[in-house]
Amino acid sequence: MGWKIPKSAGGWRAIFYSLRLASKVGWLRLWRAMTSKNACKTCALGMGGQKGGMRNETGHWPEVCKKSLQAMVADMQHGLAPEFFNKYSIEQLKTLSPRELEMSGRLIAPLYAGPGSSHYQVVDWEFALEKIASSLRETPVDRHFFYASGRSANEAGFLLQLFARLHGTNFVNNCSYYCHQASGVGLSQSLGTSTATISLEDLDQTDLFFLIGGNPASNHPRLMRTLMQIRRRGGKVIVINPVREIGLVNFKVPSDPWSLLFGSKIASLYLQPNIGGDMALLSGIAKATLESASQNQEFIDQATQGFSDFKEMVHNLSWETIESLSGVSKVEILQAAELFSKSKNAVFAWTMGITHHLHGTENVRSIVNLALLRGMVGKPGAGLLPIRGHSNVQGLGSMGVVPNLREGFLKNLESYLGLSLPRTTGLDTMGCMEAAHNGEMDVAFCLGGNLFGSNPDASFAQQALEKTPLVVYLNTTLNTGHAWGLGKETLILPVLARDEEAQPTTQESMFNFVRLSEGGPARYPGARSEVEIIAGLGSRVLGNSGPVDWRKLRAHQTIREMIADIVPGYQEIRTLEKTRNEFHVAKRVFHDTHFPGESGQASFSCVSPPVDNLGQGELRLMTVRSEGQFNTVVYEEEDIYRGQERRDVILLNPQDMAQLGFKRDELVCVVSSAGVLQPIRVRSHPIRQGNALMYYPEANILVPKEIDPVSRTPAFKNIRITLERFEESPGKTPLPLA
Ligand SMILES: Nc1nc2c(c(=O)[nH]1)N[C@H]1C(S)=C(S)[C@@H](COP(=O)(O)OP(=O)(O)OC[C@H]3O[C@@H](n4cnc5c(=O)[nH]c(N)nc54)[C@H](O)[C@@H]3O)O[C@H]1N2
Ligand SMILES: Nc1nc2c(c(=O)[nH]1)N[C@H]1C(S)=C(S)[C@@H](COP(=O)(O)OP(=O)(O)OC[C@H]3O[C@@H](n4cnc5c(=O)[nH]c(N)nc54)[C@H](O)[C@@H]3O)O[C@H]1N2
Ligand SMILES: [Mo]
Repeated sequence: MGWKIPKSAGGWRAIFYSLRLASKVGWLRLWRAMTSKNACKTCALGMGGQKGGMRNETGHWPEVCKKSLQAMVADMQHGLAPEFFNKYSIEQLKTLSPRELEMSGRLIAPLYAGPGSSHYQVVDWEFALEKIASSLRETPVDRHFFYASGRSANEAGFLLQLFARLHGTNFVNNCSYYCHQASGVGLSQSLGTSTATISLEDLDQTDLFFLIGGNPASNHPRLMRTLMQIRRRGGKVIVINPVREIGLVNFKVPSDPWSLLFGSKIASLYLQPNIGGDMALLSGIAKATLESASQNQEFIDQATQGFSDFKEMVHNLSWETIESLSGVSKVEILQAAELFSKSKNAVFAWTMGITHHLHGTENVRSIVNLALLRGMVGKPGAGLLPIRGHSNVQGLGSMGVVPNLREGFLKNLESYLGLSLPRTTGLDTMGCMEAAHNGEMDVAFCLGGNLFGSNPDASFAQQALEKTPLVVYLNTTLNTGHAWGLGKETLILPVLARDEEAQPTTQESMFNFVRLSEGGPARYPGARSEVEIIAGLGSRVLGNSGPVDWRKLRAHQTIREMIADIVPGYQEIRTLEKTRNEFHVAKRVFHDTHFPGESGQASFSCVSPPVDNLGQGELRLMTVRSEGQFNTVVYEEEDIYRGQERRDVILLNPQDMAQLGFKRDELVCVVSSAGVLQPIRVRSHPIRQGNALMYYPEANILVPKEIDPVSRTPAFKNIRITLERFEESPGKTPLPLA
């Protein structure tokens, strides 16, 4: 059948794919779009902006990846003609795959579906905006919530939260609650900061890179060049991942001729723990470090607190417990500890394999513990690096698109406005969805994203939105939420992408670097700027004679001036448009050992590994991205690096396949406490025994909506499942998206 795991990832295949994409929309057109001075739209590694398209924060060229091209090409598609919505009923939209929805074209006119509507109908902007404004005016403010994805600009994000708070609610949040929230919370608890402690330049001095719970070969491809360079310098890369991801073993970096021809070895050591086994594994590395007396005692004494309790906790953990909970042998753990002990500058990077757990925050704190043990925070070349998802998700956090503003931000905002803002406890994303499910919400306003598709427990999410009288989506393209996540009334408002904005916008990368995107000609006259829409609602709902004149806030520079006065660390944004001097947010990069927070010290935390035994026939399931998708947007059905040509598969360890008695492509029902997904094909894959892999968003039917109590993040990576042979029977009707 010709589908196998390749020997390496990246390389010519990525290049040929890119060339094919270019011929779709026209070479010159795509080249112009890619080289325009706009921040890349995909991941938060960041490129583009004033240094020029396809350049990273240090100015390195060429920086490009398939994902940025895919996102650009999708934005350059034809506009979706109104006839499309006459042809396809809402029921028919449900039969389209995420890929078909994305590829059907760009949204170019507001769409409306009312109670009992069979089809969306095109409406004019006046109707759409007045419907939203009247709903917001006429229903109680504590029944409204605001969600943002991570692709919108700082200007739109700031305005959204400003609108929500002046309107009188703190029910405002962003997709981080389903993503890196555990990183922000864990880092704040341990260090008093919530973002990366290093800048991109620091990685030039790093000699050991821990890559934990992430698959950058697919999801942050430009990081692969950095990893290759670390190895070339003689540095080491330790990968911690239950799945042997081929791109983390061998990657052909397309922009490097030698690597392209011969491939680059990435992992120096590849550890495959159980899903959720990281805390035990990290404690094991800490134990070995202490047993060989390789800790940096001077740093510990000067810059940290809580060490003795931590030491005792680690001491009390037996090697047997560590091995059985992590699934990794002591021998391998000692190898990792030895590399760690020899390193001068270690960086700890992690992604969703760490945060998507009921103990996500504790996972993050265990990583910090290990870094502190050898003084790997607070000096050049070493530190902590949450590898963020969306291109501006960190910016949206900085802009206050969060339920509870930090004290400094709130005080600045109040003194700027000259009034007191609501101090009521805000609701995070799951909090809002639960309230909606209880029938306690009247308006859901979503700035981008796919709130339905990103949610755990798809049936619950569908019901929550269904019970909401008005659901508003601001989007560029159609997604599964527009088919499955309808309210009693639903509005879809078409927006411009950042490179189509008439005024410049700004974005913040995961290295705390703020970029200016130039904007560009609008591709679709029917779509509007996000800022224009929000400011317009401000005028309609709150009027222009209150604390702010919303008409003036249509000017992005005016918003930036407000941000400079209010958002901590963002002063330089005031003159950014004029000077074009992109900058690092102040006080985020740590090159010395004075940490924020009252004591100025970093904290060890006693987080002990969770016990997570499997019952008879049970498996732990992770839900992950394929190489060909961006979150709920699927560009290609295949996952080339895992050798899969389709998405309705479950990947199991070959021994589990044998023990459960399944052959390749046998059809199963996957059963969890939240739902059933069927029919699914069973396939073998190099994954730690007892663990399984499926693709998000389809698998969200199976994800229970329980969350990490500290960060409020769902456990998208650890779902208890069993498998049953699939037999067609009338009792088993497919659930949404099955
Ligand atoms: N092409 C592309 N790029 C993207 C995205 C995309 O969808 N497509 N999404 C963007 C977004 S919003 C985000 S948040 C990031 C996501 O980037 P990633 O976090 O890399 O994405 P996931 O596919 O969720 O994969 C997580 C990895 O964690 C591993 N894993 C699962 N469970 C565990 C565990 O318990 N422990 C450990 N150690 N590892 C585990 C999986 O095997 C997998 O390799 O990527 C961003 N960039
Ligand atoms: N099971 C499972 N569930 C998960 C995850 C998982 O790993 N497993 N990952 C979680 C993570 S990490 C995240 S971040 C969330 C993602 O959740 P979201 O951020 O809510 O979802 P996306 O799929 O990224 O949103 C895609 C939509 O964004 C719109 N869009 C694109 N560009 C723009 C723009 O410039 N402006 C506006 N307004 N809209 C735009 C397009 O219409 C597109 O349909 O999902 C979470 N859910
Ligand atoms: Mo994310």
